[in-house]
Amino acid sequence: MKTVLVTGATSGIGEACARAFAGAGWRVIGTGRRVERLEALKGVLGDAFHPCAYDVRDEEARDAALAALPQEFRAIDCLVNNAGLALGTQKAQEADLNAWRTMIDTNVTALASLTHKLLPGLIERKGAVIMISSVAATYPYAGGNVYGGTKAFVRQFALGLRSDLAGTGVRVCSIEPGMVETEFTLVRTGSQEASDKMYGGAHPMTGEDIAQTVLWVASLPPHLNINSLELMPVSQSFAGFHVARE
Ligand code: NDP
Ligand code: 8X3
Repeated sequence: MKTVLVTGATSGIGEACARAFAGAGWRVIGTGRRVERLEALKGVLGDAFHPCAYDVRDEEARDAALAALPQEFRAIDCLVNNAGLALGTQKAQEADLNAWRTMIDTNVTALASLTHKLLPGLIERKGAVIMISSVAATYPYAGGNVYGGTKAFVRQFALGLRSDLAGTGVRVCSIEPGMVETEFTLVRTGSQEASDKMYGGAHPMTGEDIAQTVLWVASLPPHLNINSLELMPVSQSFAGFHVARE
């Protein structure tokens, strides 16, 4: 029985990943700050699920939670680096610097730090690291500024890890979704109305769509690595360049 650690398992893509991996017979460690949601998931998934409540930006709390893992959850085979957020849609010149700091601390620093911590064990077990990046890593849009920058880091970090881990048997993949209906827009804007407007009529992807992709990547034969994978709902596509005219 293999073990996966999914960060940000209290909602959206991460929660769907926890359900999908548990359904496929994996042991799942799920993290997040909202302990009641982790407990609810434990109620559904049972002994296959271990809740680990901590803020990813708090390394001491993280280390204490990992040190307290029950014996059967200690050998982590797969890390799904999913916890993350966007805050705000303002242009850079109007943005809140604290929001930028929170995105960088969460999406970049915490993700790199956890990966660094788990790499020795992942190498020992020829495991896998699956990163949830975003289409925002590749396609800039107004108001995406630092969020897009953090997701470009995630994608490039994944590709860089592939180089460093050559010969170890560890697989690394950058998953780059477009629009997925989760709590993402509610967190970003603080408005349920804005969230409903974003997803309304768009037939967006679901957390389950992404989770099935993550599970598929994690379950491929050990000689196969998906380097990066970009997904969008059919309704989402590309816009042209913007030209500011005098
Ligand atoms: P949700 O807001 O539904 O889920 C975000 C998850 O991240 C929650 O479980 C949340 O847990 C966790 N999280 C955020 N900050 C922290 C923190 N400081 N400490 C611990 N956990 C934290 O959004 P999504 O499911 O959509 O987002 C998951 C990932 O997918 C993110 O990295 C996002 O950038 C990425 N993504 C999302 C897309 C979308 O359209 N939805 C598209 C492309 C990528 P809690 O609040 O309980 O701590
Ligand atoms: C989330 C997708 O396009 O809202 O990463 O930035 S987008």
